[in-house]
Amino acid sequence: MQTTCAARSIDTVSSKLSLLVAGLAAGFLAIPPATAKDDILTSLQSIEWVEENRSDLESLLSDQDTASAFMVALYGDVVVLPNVGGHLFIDLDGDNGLELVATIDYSGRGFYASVVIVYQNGHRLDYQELGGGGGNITNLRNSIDDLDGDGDLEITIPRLLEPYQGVEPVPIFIDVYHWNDWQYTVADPIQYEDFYENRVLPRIEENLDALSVDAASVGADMRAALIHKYEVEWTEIINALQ
Ligand SMILES: [Ca+2]
Ligand SMILES: [Ca+2]
Repeated sequence: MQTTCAARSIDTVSSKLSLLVAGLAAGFLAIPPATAKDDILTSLQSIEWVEENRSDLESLLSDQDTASAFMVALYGDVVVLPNVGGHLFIDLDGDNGLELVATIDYSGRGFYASVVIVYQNGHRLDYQELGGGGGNITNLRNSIDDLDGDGDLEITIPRLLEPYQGVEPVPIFIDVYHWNDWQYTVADPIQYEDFYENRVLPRIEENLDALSVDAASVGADMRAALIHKYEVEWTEIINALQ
């Protein structure tokens, strides 16, 4: 028992030192004090994550800074600190247990390209991270939906199809992540054919139509870049559904 405690204590010191070094290297000097982060983690571990406790859970993570501090404490020994964009408590798999879903930026520039799911496992909080393909998630709530009507919620995350190059619009593919009874995995698009055919493809078509109807709405270079983006997106989906 003593050995375990000593090991844990050394781990904790090492973890905090790593965070401090990483924070100094990245210029993140506004990290909340370790005690505050640990308090948030301890508080969230001590509440049962169920619908009845939703308001308590939400008040503990009332803003982005607190949610980011919680994530830093949860992740522990990490080199790059996660910044939270949006976050919400939601029951993803219909078992009355709430999960915390949050968008994460690692760049420090507000590119929320990853989604983390935090869930209660006994008295422990476990997490799984999804995405990270460079596409920016602008509206977390709109990225969570039951696309196939089976009661479990899917999470849609954009992935860049070409490298990000500043102002040029980049084609994206919207990946569907679904629950497979023990974790979220990226789905074969063919399993969500209706989603792509009835929701994603029509949106691309509308965007292309708008560019041809109102050709003067953007400059020639931007117009060409947008047409390229939508055409690549269209082709990628058609190929994925074959
Ligand atoms: Ca649940
Ligand atoms: Ca579903």
